[in-house]
Amino acid sequence: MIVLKLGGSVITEKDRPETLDGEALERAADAIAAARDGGREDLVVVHGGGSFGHHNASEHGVSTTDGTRDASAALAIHGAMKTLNQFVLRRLLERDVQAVPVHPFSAGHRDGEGELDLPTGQVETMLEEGFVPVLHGDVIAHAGAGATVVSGDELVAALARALEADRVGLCSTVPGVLDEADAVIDRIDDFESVADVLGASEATDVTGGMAGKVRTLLALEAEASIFGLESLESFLGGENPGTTID
Ligand code: IP8
Repeated sequence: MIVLKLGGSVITEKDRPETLDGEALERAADAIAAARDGGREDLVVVHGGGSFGHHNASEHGVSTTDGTRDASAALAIHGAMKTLNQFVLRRLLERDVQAVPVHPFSAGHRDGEGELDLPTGQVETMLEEGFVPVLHGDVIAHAGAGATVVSGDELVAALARALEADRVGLCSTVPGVLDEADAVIDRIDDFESVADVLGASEATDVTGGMAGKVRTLLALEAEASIFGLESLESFLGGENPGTTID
């Protein structure tokens, strides 16, 4: 099975609060629908926040480590992410993709060490019954810290492990991991070989940039790819566009 993340910056206008990039989301939904029509059954989708969620989180001083015990703050972040989730579901349903939501706030938690515990029995049953579960970055109860942010990337890693995914895809705003000359690095097998390049490309969102993504993906059993929206269809079709991380 495949775990696919749609980057928040891909499907939203990241510089304008709570603004969808409708065209990009339509393209992503088209690619997913085409893959389903082509017989791709077992797919779990996760989306990030982009302009829905990150600004609420920073407004309330909430990150993956700094939490809140103010339910209104947690709900502001969660509500923004649910709004975006509704947009994603709607675009998929319009294309007859049987997409259903899974809200991490209600499904999992972090323990006292900050480790994510995400039960996936419901996701497995959804897959068996032919649905496409759609999860999203969210707030999540965190032992000793109130509620903190859980990023889409963390969810992807947890799902890939629990569901023993064959492949993981991160659909990003860049065509892959870029080297010093902005060329796509074809393959990454270890972090050291790309540490210098990645150090320079820290993103500004609360859950970290490309370096964190590469580390997370290297630690997975499943083969992972980072690629741009233009390559989503080929990824879902079984090819290895962008950067392969193994
Ligand atoms: O965009 C975080 O998800 P991400 C979402 O995958 C929130 O980092 C709630 C900020």
